[in-house]
Amino acid sequence: MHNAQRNVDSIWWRDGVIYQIYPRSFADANGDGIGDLRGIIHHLDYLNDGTPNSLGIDAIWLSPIYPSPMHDFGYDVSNYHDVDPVFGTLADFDELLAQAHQRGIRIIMDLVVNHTSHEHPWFVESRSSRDSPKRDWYIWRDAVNGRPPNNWQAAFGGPAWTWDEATGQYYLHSFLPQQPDLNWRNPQVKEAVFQEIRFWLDRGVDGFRLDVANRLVKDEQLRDNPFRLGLRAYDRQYHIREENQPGTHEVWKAFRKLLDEYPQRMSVGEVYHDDPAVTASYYGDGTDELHLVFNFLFARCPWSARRFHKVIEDWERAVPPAGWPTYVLSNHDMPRHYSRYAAGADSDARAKVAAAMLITLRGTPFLYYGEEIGMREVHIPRDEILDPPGKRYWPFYRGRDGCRTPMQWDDSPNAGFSTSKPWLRVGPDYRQVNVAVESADPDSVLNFYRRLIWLRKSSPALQRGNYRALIERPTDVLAYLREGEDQVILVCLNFSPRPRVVDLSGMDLPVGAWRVVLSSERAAEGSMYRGKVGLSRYEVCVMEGE
Ligand code: ISL
Ligand code: CA
Repeated sequence: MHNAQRNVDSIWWRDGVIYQIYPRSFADANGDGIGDLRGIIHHLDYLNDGTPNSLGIDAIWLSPIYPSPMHDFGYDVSNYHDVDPVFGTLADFDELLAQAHQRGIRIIMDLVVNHTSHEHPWFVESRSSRDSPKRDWYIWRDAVNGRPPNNWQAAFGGPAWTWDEATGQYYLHSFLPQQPDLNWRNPQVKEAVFQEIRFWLDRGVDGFRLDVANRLVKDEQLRDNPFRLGLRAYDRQYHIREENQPGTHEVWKAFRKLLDEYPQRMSVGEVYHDDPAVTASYYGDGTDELHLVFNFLFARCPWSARRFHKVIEDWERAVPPAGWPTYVLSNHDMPRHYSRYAAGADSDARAKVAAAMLITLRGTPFLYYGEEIGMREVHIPRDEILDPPGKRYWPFYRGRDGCRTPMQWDDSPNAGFSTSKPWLRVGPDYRQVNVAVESADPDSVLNFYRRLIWLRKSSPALQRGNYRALIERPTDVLAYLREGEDQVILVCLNFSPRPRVVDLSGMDLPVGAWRVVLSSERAAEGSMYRGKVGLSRYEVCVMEGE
């Protein structure tokens, strides 16, 4: 009975693991040095061939593949219903979708609709004259005393307003001047964007990752942001006027209704905010807004069990009961977590602890391509920097290229990514850190990810059981239960380079005997613990109650 029940209940975006691909950097099939859709198709079996020899992910989130002048590498879209030639064609996309679906892999697109490219026909028309029918599709304002209408700053540096000489007004851009913000207060904008969304839903895509989901609607009166202390001009204000406006929730609620016209579709919103309650507000009541929302607060945690614990507890409390948490350690906007947590010879051990936490918590884990082989942040020399914020603005900021380098497949030239010079340099460690070498090593980071993901897949408690922390004020060890209907899992993670003992005797536990089902010390697997769990340095120990 339970099994039948489970199949009915299974929801792919809640039970599964989602893998982010930065398409320029995953695999280059046509030899121009830039990753493409065919390259992804060639590696689908690596991602999931239905056996534990593959990674076993359930869905791919593709960073943008739409036509774009690439000022922000695709986050500046000039056509929402096509594929940029650098990545391939719509036919390639359809093949990717079909081949992925054959393997049980879903495809999530990146939906970038806070802004378009300045080359999008909507903006070209909007800027053509003050009485263009699309003038109001973007946010245009007169100068005030020869200056922009308010103090808002662009996230990539400089004011958020750019003067348009021809029509004598400023337009608003949250990011680059080449990324003008759409005016979401205009109902025609919503209609036009929803039309584009239908294009992909009708093609069969399974969901959307929503770029800067908390920014769409801006303060109607365009009031100044209040001042706060910070290093960069952007950080010297609280972003209360251009973020988290009530109207933004209205847009996503309408979008949810559109998604719900199609079966099994999902959404995940990008919301950077310090307060988990604000982030969680994008779930609505858990059924009427976004399916999932990213919580990026792990990215701010140093290597500290206590700090991770706090983020988890706060998030568990913030997500509404009908909602579902998410966890993520790396993406295309931040330094890779392998390097954030690196500690010399202990770096791999730490990467395994981090991976086990990500994949055994209650919530959907998002992986970033390459983290499963322990790819490092790559140092990009100043004259090779391509990412706009790294190249254009602050002299100390290196940009985001270092986490976007080519996937390291093997030890052949260009790491097996391309037959010609890649668009960004390959990590200098690619001869040791790559898929081929790690596949052959049972103790590699890659094989550890595979084991974790396949264990999760076979465990209803890990997929959707409750979360309960067993150590209230952790110092070195996180210990928590994942309790399902007829399975209970105990996870112990030793963040410290010294052995630790978890004393189970005082704890309120449903069972007394624990069998190790996965450990970073493979020899420990199969053994039983009662009363205490002994952990070696940086040990990950996942146990099933008997
Ligand atoms: O990069 C950041 C932190 O490292 C953020 O400021 C980020 O730019 C912001 O959260 C929005 O990110 C998203 O939209 C941008 C795009 O450049 C990012 O790659 C994308 O993830 C503009 O579309
Ligand atoms: Ca290519």
